[in-house]
Amino acid sequence: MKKALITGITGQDGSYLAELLLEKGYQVFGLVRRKSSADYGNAEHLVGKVKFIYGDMTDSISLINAMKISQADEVYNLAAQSFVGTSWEQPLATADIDAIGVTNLLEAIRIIKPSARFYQASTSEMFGLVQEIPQRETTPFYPRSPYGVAKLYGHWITKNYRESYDMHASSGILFNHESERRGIEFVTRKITNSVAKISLGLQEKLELGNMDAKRDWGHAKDYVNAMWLMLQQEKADDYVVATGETHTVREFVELAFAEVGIEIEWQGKEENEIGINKLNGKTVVCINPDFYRPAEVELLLGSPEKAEKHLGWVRQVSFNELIKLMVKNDLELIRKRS
Ligand code: NAP
Ligand code: F7E
Repeated sequence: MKKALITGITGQDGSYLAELLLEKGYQVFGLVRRKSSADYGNAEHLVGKVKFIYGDMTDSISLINAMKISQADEVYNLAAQSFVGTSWEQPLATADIDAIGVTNLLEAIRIIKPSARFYQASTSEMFGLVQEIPQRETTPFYPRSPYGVAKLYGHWITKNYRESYDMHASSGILFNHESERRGIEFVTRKITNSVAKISLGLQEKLELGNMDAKRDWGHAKDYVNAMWLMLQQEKADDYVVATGETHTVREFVELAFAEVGIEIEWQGKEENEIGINKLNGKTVVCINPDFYRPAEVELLLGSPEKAEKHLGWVRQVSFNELIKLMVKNDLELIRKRS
């Protein structure tokens, strides 16, 4: 039985990856932070199936301990302060967890079990102010947030440990991926949650920042499969995982409202732009400049060519299906609660 250690198991990707590995017959260990309220977030349903180990990416002793207990053959580093907006408010914590934390974990592996295979959750945010369209493994990086900068360190230290110590360490440069388990502060989930509430008469308006931003959005379930595929290769390497399609935040809003039968008409420009429900003339979307970022990533579009060719990775969920699933899920959750 293969053993895997997942950091960030309580998050969106961690929980889907744990399900995938359990299905494949792995013994799964998950690193969790001690909290004042015992809660396993998205991994609540995995209690009893996964062995949880207390630890923190900023505490190298706890990572050495996690490696000792798990003796993992595969280590997936998904733990991060992952919200870009917060990285301006907590730049040091973001760097400790997302940058130095990666070295802490690589060292724990090197000390306890250097033969373990390692996956690093790198990100399209490293491309930031994009130098090429579409972005590939060879595209130069230009991060635009403390999060992107910290992740770039994590990316390079992974490559460095691969080259310095011959470790099987791979990075997945994953573009945005969302799901029914996405954190509520990320724009997709914020939209689908608000659309569900507005359609049920529980909220008046959805307030957003930059609706012109373009993202390459896929479903998290498809993306965790790519992580696993990377660690099954004979040689470690870096791969872009993306859909090859890009859409604006505005398009996401329109399609999400369409799922509840509301057609949006846009009026005004920039900070004065509003989205009106065509049926009753009510304003359901407006701009709140508080959601603008100090530096924006305007466009992300990835090329999944290498992942498709070398890993045989195939995406199952389309952009429209993703929105459908997320709106349906939020409607169900809200109906259950009220
Ligand atoms: P997420 O839902 O925010 O989950 C982050 C996880 O990291 C949570 O389990 C969190 O635990 C844990 N964590 C945070 N700080 C920690 C610390 N100091 N020590 C140990 N664990 C800590 O993120 P996600 O969307 O699943 O993303 C997974 C990874 O992929 C992240 O590294 C993210 O940066 C990266 N990534 C995400 C995307 C995307 O579009 N989703 C794209 C590219 C890369 P708590 O529950 O205790 O907070
Ligand atoms: O923003 C714009 C915002 O916060 C997407 C993380 O998983 O993917 C994620 O980072 C876009 C940005 O995700 C609002 O300005 C407009 O342009 O959903 P997001 P992100 O910043 O792309 C990457 C790949 C990661 O690695 C990260 O971990 O939407 N936007 N209005 C808004 N964004 C938010 N959150 N809230 C708004 O009201």
